[in-house]
Amino acid sequence: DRASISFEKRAELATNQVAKQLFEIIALKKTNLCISVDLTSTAKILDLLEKVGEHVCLVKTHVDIIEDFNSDFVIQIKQLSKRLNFLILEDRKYADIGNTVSLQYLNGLYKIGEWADCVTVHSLPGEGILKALNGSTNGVSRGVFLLAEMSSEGNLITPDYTKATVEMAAKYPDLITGFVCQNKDTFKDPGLIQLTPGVQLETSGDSLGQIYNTPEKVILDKGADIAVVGRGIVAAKSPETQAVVYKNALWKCYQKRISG
Ligand code: S5P
Repeated sequence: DRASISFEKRAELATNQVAKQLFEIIALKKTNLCISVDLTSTAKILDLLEKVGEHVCLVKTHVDIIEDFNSDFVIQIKQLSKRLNFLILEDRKYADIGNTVSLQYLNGLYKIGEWADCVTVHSLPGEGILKALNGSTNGVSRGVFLLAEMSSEGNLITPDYTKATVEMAAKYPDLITGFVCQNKDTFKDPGLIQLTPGVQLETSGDSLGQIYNTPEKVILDKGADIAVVGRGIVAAKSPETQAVVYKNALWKCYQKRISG
């Protein structure tokens, strides 16, 4: 089962170049922590990443919440990603027909396709959404995390939807980096990455339906490869200290998992 295979080995099994790179970064930096930088100013985001970037493998952004987004921000976050060796996931959760998604990916204020290593995508509209992104990468290695399950209370995703999502992904081995999901049985392919949000040590949820689990639970029970932490780090008194706490807790669980 994929959860017992080391990240080094899984890098060799990946068919998507971003997945391969991510597995390699995780193994090299010994961190399977993804920080979700849900902040609304470029200065705050860059300042936070300067502090926590060395402790994460992946930085997840929501660029449409930034008040002062500009092209210099893109240059700076890319420089940080090179210097501190992390990849960037824009959590855009595309969910429209292929033609519209292709426009949203390449155009507008954000030109996400130019700088994001990977993006999140809903399978809801059907395969056209993956065809569109596949055709929009201009030969550059890009990746997609497909939403197969969600962390929020009362979400409408059913087991059949999840299964069909995993089957859809199997047709695009070069494009799919992995799944945003909550369970270890959701998919089997060890070359794909399980990205699991809804992780926090302090609390079990928020007032708007988010459900949190601990690092132990997501890595050991739920099969997460990378855990996404947002407010657990971003809202902490010392985000840097807290990033190290999460990094160490997650890595300890991973080591326990592969030692069987
Ligand atoms: O099922 C999901 C999928 C995602 S990508 N549940 C989530 O919470 N997310 C995202 O993870 C969400 O958009 C947010 O950016 C992050 C969780 O943030 P936190 O502050 O609750 O840790």
